[in-house]
Amino acid sequence: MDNAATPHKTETAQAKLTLPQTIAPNQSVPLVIDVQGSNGKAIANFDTFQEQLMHLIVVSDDLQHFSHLHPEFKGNGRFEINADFPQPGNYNLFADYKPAGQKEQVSLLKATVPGKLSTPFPTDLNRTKTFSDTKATLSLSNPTIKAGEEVTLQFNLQDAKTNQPLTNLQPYLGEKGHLVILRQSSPIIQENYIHAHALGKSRVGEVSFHTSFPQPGKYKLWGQFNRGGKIVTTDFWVEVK
Ligand SMILES: [Cu+2]
Repeated sequence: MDNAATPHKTETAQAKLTLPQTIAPNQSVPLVIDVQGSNGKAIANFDTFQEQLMHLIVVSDDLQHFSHLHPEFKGNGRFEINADFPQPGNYNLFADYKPAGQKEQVSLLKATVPGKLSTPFPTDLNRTKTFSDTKATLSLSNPTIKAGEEVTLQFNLQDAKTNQPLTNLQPYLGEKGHLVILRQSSPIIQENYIHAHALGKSRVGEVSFHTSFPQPGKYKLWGQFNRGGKIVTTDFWVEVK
């Protein structure tokens, strides 16, 4: 049995992805996502959460490529957006939405970009990394993370040049930051997706999240923050025993 701790177990709606017949890497690809209720009918209304009607997280199977998109609602259950797939391979699209009056739901959709797969990157367990002009340090509350345990993940964000804590962090989609966590597996399954919410209080240049990792394994974390109007995406690997 897979992770029973997932908050997204109730499946009252389902999403269907429609793609053009041929898709190529590094080209704008129109995505059409249709959301239906369990009765097969299009869902007419959605509730806004975190400032959007749908959050779409696109991650390649090798967890190298990540993007966070907000498809546009066209009515009658349909959402549309153009996406870019940087390399050949399989992609996982986690559509996160709230049918009106219901709980938040996640549907996992799959897309394949034909072509030769690139050689896998080694996983890097560095705790301090630089993302253009931002230096990020990830600290964990527990020296060893065990599956099922509550953990606090703290991101310290500094200017890469001056090493000073960032003083111009602004809310991003209504929160201090967003954290998406995905367990490395083949294939990627919906239960391996975690969306953690930032804790309210923290010091300057610091954003923390509470979560737990359902199973042992390697996880990739993408923390997103708003640095004075520019979104900074940071990524780290974490090993869970
Ligand atoms: Cu979003």
